[in-house]
Amino acid sequence: MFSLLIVYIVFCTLLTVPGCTLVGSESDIIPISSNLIKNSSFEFVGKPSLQNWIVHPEGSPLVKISPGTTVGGGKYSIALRDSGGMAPWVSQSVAVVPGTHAFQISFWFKGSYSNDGVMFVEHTRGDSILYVYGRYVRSEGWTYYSHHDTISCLYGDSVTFAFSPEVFHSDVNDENNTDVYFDLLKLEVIEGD
Ligand SMILES: [Ca+2]
Repeated sequence: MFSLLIVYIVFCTLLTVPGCTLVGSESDIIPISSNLIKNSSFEFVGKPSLQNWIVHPEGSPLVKISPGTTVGGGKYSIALRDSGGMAPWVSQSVAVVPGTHAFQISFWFKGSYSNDGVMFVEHTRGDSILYVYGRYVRSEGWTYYSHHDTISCLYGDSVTFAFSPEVFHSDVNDENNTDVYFDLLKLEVIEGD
């Protein structure tokens, strides 16, 4: 079972990995390809769905599909909550086409006072992690976040999109402990060969 602390440590370590080319920008670009993330809206024909996503730890009661989302996000979003210094996290890994590509990473997030979120995207080749982008997100209303970067991929590489609530609350029943929500997670190629 993974604790978010481990995720943070890995994340912070990866941010210092040399050789990762970060040429990112927060501005938004029109993508030229479809979203690589499957079930990015957490629903299928109007029904809640976790298909294609992996919950860590598996079956965590702190992760659920919840009614309500941003405009254009369908009917549902995914809701997560931390507890006792731990937090569940959710991920999806996708295969990428070989070549050098500019990617746009985007998602919608809603938190609340004292309930923030964390997300990261990492590019892996075998057991090696070659690139990571991550950030904390704080918003009391549905907010759109986007970022773009260039990643050079070989056949067999994969990219993982993962997210979590920030660890803050010692008790799941803490009155200040509320769900944080994510929806419409996208990983799109915006240019490349
Ligand atoms: Ca949705």
